[in-house]
Amino acid sequence: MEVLPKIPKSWNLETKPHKFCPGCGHGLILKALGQVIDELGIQDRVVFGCDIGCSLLSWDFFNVDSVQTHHGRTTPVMVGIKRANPELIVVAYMGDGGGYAIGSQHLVNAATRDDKITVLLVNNTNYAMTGGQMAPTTMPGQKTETTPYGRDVLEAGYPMMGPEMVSAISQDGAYVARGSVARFRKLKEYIKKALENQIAGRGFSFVEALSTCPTNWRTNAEQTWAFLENEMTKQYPPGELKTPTGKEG
Ligand SMILES: Cc1ncc(C[n+]2csc(CCOP(=O)(O)OP(=O)(O)O)c2C)c(N)n1
Ligand code: SF4
Repeated sequence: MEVLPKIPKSWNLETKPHKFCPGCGHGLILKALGQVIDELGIQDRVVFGCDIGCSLLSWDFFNVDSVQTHHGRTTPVMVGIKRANPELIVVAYMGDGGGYAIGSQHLVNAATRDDKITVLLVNNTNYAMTGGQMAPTTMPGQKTETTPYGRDVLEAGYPMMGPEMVSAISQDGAYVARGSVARFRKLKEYIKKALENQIAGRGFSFVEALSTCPTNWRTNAEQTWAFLENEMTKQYPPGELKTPTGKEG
């Protein structure tokens, strides 16, 4: 008997196979998101927004209304859509450069204002689409195109701890977590809780997903997984940082 892979109903099959590099973590994150959209039965209410960066390769990934924005501007675009029609469930999908560098002011303001949107941010420790330059999430000592001797924190500063920052500035109804593509079930659980938080209208929701970029890391399969599991999770511990309190929907 032929066994077919279980593909989320919300995926757009006409655009598969997808365009990410082999071994890239984006596909796993979007699989988790697709499964969550199916399980919550919200495909007809979801609007998906993606940034410039490798995340833009997902502009036609789902069978939902989608918008691809300028670099760093996905958060305010999705805030605008949500404010225009609060019945919609909006997802802002971006890289660490898009969310923590050029778009950091938008993330800070949306989290502080408690906009009822979901931000899903992919932390692959580099600017991937442009060839692997240092990002806010590049780790101390990590080599990139622009830190060939490794990131020296005295020169290039310390990495951005995004979920820690968002959990500190967001309101009581916010949901904040950090997942990893190496722990798929947990990552999916966090994405589901983030979307449930938006559906219940409790507050801002934010999930950072630790992800792989073998192309720019220049790693083979084993090295890729080891870097994610051994190096990245030490610097960026996965888990829930904030769950909504006192505002049950
Ligand atoms: C306003 C503007 N500045 C710079 C760029 C060039 N640029 C394109 S993608 C990118 C970085 C992408 O990195 P990240 O957001 O981490 O996403 P990734 O590719 O790693 O998924 C940059 C700087 C641009 N397109 N627009
Ligand atoms: S360059 Fe990196 S992040 Fe971009 S698609 Fe390839 S593996 Fe994924």
